[in-house]
Amino acid sequence: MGLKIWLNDGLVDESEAKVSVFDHGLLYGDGVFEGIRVYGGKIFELKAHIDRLYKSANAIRLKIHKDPEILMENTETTVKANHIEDGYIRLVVTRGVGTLGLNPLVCKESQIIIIAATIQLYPPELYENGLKIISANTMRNHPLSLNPQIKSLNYLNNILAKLEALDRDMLEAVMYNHMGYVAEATGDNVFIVRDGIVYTPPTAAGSLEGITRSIVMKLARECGYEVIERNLTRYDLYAAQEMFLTGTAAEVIGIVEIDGRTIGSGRPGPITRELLTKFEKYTRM
Ligand code: PXG
Repeated sequence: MGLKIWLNDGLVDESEAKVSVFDHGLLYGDGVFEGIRVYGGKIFELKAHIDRLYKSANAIRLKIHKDPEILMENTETTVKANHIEDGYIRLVVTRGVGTLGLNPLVCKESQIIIIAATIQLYPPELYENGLKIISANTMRNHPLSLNPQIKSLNYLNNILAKLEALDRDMLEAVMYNHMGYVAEATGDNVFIVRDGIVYTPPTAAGSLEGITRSIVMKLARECGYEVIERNLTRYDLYAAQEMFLTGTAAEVIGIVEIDGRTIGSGRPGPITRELLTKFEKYTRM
């Protein structure tokens, strides 16, 4: 017996969890999703993720045929049915079954998928030693074409940047927007520290409004650091004393090199380490 997967209105065995080849999520990447952590049996920031899911869906005019409260219950049920203590939830809503044509209006009903499983984490050494990354040549989606605040099933832009990193034996890449300002990494938000001040690009620069990002901003302020949302250039990254990425999977991870330039001392900086510790405590509260 495999995992229990939530499909629309109930749980089915993994082997039965199938979607149509006419689903527009598959045919066109027409859908939205969330990646959510489970810590100590508790779903982390479920409400924030559900809110973002409905906002993404609304932005692409996808009607989710279920109230958010019910979807939250379904998510809880899926986690419990699979006895997940520490793990990862993938919540996907597609446009549903349609025809071989772009027209989303022929799709009668959205398709809801909830997977609760374990998560592949970065090894602890990477948190100790920090990541080396690159600047991607692939520009982040222009906000007027597909706004990066929409967490859609269309991740090709990020995947192309990720391939650039993997080609160089690295795990992440910073993506820049059409103005040349830092947008985000392929699946994480970007922060730097300069003279004790924490900077992150505004989401208008072309990034997802990361849930980890907002918690880390709050925790940094609680620690007494000034946090400023400001456009950052490639030079700002090169000149940073510390740099880190935030995201559901990575949590808070230090960056020690970008494009061959060492950041700070070449080790994750003190504020980065402090914020990781604070974040870990926060997830276990
Ligand atoms: N930017 C992008 C493009 C993302 O996809 C983030 C920022 C960070 O947002 P949160 O809300 O997670 O702090 C994301 C989230 C994965 C994976 O499997 C990726 C994300 C989340 C969970 C898992 O690579 N990306």
